[in-house]
Amino acid sequence: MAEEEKPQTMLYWGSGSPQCWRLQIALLEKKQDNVPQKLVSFNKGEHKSPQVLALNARGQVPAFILEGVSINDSVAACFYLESQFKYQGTQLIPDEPAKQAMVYQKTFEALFMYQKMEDYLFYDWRIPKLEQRNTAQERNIMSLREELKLWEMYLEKMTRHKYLTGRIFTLADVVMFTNIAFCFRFGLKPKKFPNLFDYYNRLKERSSIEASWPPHWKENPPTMDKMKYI
Ligand SMILES: N[C@@H](CCC(=O)N[C@@H](CS)C(=O)NCC(=O)O)C(=O)O
Repeated sequence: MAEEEKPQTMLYWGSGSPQCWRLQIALLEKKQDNVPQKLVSFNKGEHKSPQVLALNARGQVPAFILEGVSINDSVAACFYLESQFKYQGTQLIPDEPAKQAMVYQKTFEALFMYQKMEDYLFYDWRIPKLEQRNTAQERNIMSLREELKLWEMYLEKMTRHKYLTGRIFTLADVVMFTNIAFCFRFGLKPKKFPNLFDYYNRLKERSSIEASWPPHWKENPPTMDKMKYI
C-alpha cells in the first residue's frame, strides 16, 4: 500500500473476515456510512503494512480509527460506536436491564462460538505437518458440533421472534450473523441446522448486511467446504 499520513478516520478491512464484517454492519446501522474504508489484501500481506501496523500492533484487521481514536478489536469498536452514536440509527444495545443483559450474554457467547469455528477450520493450516496432527481436531469437531446444537436450541426457543434476543436487531445479531454466514459459506449443512439456516435467511437481506456482503463471496464460489463435516 502507498505511504500516506496516518488518517484521523479510517477502517482497514479484509473481505470475508467476520470481524471486519461486524464492524462494517455496525457502521451502517449507526449511520456512519461516511467513514472511509480501505480493502486490504491478505494474499499480498497488506494487513502487515505500516499503515495497518500504525493502528493495530497485531497487524490484524479490522484496524480502525475514528476522529483520532483508534480502536481495533471488532467487538470493542462496535460497543464504542454504540456509545458514541447512541441516538443515531439502530439502537444496538437496549436500555431495559434484562434485555441488555441478554444482548451482552449472546454477544460474548457468539465470540466463543467463533473461536470454536476457527479452531476447527484453521487447524490443518496451523499444523501443516500431517504427522503432527492428533486427536485435537476430533475434539474440535465435537466441540463445534455441540456449540452449534446449542445455538439451534437457542433459536428454537425464539421462534416467535425474528432476532437472536427478541423482536429487535441488536449487537448480538451483528456479531452472530457474520459467524453464521461464515458457517454456511464454508459448507454447513442446512438440513442439520435448520434454525440457524432460517435465521441466516431472515437476516441476509437486511440492508446493512446486504450492503456490506464480502465482495469476493459475491464473485467467487467457496474454496473450502469443511463445515459439512459438522
Ligand atoms: N479480536 C480481533 C481479531 C481480528 C482478527 O483475527 N483478524 C483477522 C482477519 S479475520 C486477521 O487480520 N488475521 C491476520 C493475522 O492474524 O495475521 C477482532 O475481533 O477485531
